[in-house]
Amino acid sequence: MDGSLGDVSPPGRLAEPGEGISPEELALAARNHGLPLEALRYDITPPGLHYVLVHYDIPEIRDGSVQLTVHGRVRTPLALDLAALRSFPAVTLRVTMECAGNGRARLVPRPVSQPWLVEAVGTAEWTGVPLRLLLAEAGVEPDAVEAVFCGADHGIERGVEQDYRRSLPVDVATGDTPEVLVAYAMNGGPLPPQHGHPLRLVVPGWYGMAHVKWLREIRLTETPFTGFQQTTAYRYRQEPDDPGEAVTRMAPRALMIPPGFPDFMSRTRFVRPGRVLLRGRAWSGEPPVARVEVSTDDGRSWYDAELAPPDGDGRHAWAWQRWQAPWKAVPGTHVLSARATDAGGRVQPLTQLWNRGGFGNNLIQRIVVHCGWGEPIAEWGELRRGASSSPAGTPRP
Ligand SMILES: Nc1nc2c(c(=O)[nH]1)N[C@H]1C(S)=C(S)[C@@H](COP(=O)(O)O)O[C@H]1N2
Ligand SMILES: [Mo]
Repeated sequence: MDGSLGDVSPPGRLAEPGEGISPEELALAARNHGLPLEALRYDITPPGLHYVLVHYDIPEIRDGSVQLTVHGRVRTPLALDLAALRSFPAVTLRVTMECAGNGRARLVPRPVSQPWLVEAVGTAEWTGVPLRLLLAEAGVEPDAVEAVFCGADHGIERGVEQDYRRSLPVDVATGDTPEVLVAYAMNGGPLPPQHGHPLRLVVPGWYGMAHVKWLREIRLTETPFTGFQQTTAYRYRQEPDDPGEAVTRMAPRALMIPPGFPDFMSRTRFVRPGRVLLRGRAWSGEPPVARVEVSTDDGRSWYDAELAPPDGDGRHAWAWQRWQAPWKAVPGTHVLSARATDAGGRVQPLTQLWNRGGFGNNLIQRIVVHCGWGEPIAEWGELRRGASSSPAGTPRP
């Protein structure tokens, strides 16, 4: 290779005005899929429908060889296999997780990266050991300031070769609000390969990047971690050389299940005139969500949706909440939106909050629907009309 690593692994950039999604972004989008929005109907996202984000490759891990090490600024370094981890008390938490880059593809200018629209979210029940119990067993030294989590995946990003690593402040790692888990089960079964098999970190309320998958090592450090995923990526910055603010908890967001039915190619929606129940979910990294409003006129006016409290008598405080709102669809073209406000009064913006990485963007969703589009041309109608004059045995759908 003549050029430097920087030629094949260049710095982050913004798309030129009018520049379309590139084949490289398409390749990322085909690997890292979102939640089909109709799956917002399920409390717990069914297998395979939870969004996936993998920076490099899903690593190959032989089950027998799994060992999680806890070391650095601890009194007693630990090396734990799955049986040892299972001997600690197990906790199950229902957690809504969202990628910090959700919404990025609609930003102007568009940061060139995984081009999420709004669908980088899912909810799962994670079972594992509370991290604070593992750290208590190891005995964190008083001079430790952070816990650094290392995944078994390896790659290059903007010229830097690395294992995927992220850190948490020691008070978050040893705290119980949220309860951070070293999870070995997802929805009652072993973690699937794409979600971190056999072990991952789960940090309820935080954007996805904190939930380190294929977790193999936890190191307590006496200085803050300055690795790529901590200080280069995942910062809110306007200029490339800003130090920026760390991306941490999820901003509030409501999503609507697109009503009616879609056109295959454009995904434009059609609804029949009459009563339509608009439904969806809302979440925040500082739960609960206190209010969801709906607009059916492109954000000009808003009305309150009926919002369910967190499920399970508060047991599912870190999971999305259901909402619904009635709508009377009349012929015409409509733009539907929902917006969430959390208990702290944070509300989704009507205009984009821009930063270079396209992080934490919780601009309201817009769904264009057509109602009363004239003569129905449904093929089933055609078949039915033809059926009366055709011989018996005409296939019916
Ligand atoms: N080891 C490792 N952990 C990782 C990642 C990764 O690429 N490698 N991606 C992170 C990001 S950016 C997100 S959004 C979540 C996605 O988790 P999921 O694929 O289980 O939905 O995992 C996080 N943990
Ligand atoms: Mo992410």
